[in-house]
Amino acid sequence: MNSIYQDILDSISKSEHLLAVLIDPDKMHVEKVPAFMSKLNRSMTTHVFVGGSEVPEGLTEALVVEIKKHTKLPVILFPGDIIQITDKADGVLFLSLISGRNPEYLIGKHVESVSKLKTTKLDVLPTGYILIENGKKTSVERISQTKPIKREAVDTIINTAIAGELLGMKLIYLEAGSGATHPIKGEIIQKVKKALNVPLIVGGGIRSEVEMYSAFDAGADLVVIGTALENNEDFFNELNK
Ligand code: 1GP
Repeated sequence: MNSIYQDILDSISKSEHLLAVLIDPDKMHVEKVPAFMSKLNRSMTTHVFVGGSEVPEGLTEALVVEIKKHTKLPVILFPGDIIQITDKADGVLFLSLISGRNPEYLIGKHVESVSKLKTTKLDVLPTGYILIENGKKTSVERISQTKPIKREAVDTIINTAIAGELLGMKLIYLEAGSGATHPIKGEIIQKVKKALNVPLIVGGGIRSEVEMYSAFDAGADLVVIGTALENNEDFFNELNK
């Protein structure tokens, strides 16, 4: 078992809250990394995710190299595409978009990425990625050409998560989409968590400490915050260790 995953399991067994800050290479300039990371290091953040839906080639690697100079936290790729894979990171979410029915995002890109992954020592984290409708069209929906699952279709969401776990996925990620109008409802998080044995990641549209703790209290093991910190770095002050 790889060490990032084992550390996640160990933290969960100690009831620790895990927070990943998502940095989009298309939005974060390398020069801004030192100041951003110094705030991040003083916060309760446990993981750094790096990725975006549309990132030009080379940007991710340069950003990861800079981030690694400023933190000891694990840096995990959250790739929108194969070109974002770099061995300069510590791990990669190997995401299969199981809410959708586009074979490219279920298995196609994964097959293509193997020749690249084989040359790295990245911890690969097989993740069932479930996009849930949040009130506006997200870039995941646009790029993957898939429909999110409706918020009301709670049984479908639960069954999709269980199917992911039965297929052997080690993490399930409930995604409202970057900049989502509504974060995933507590009721959905609670029911999915109850049905799963693997850790649950929740992200999309979380803009306050209250929303983050609502997700934790409902059963999220790891919460992801991107846009809110990108737009307002003072938000780090609320995320105390
Ligand atoms: C998006 O879940 C992440 O993939 C984070 O979303 O940018 O809305 O925080 P936000």
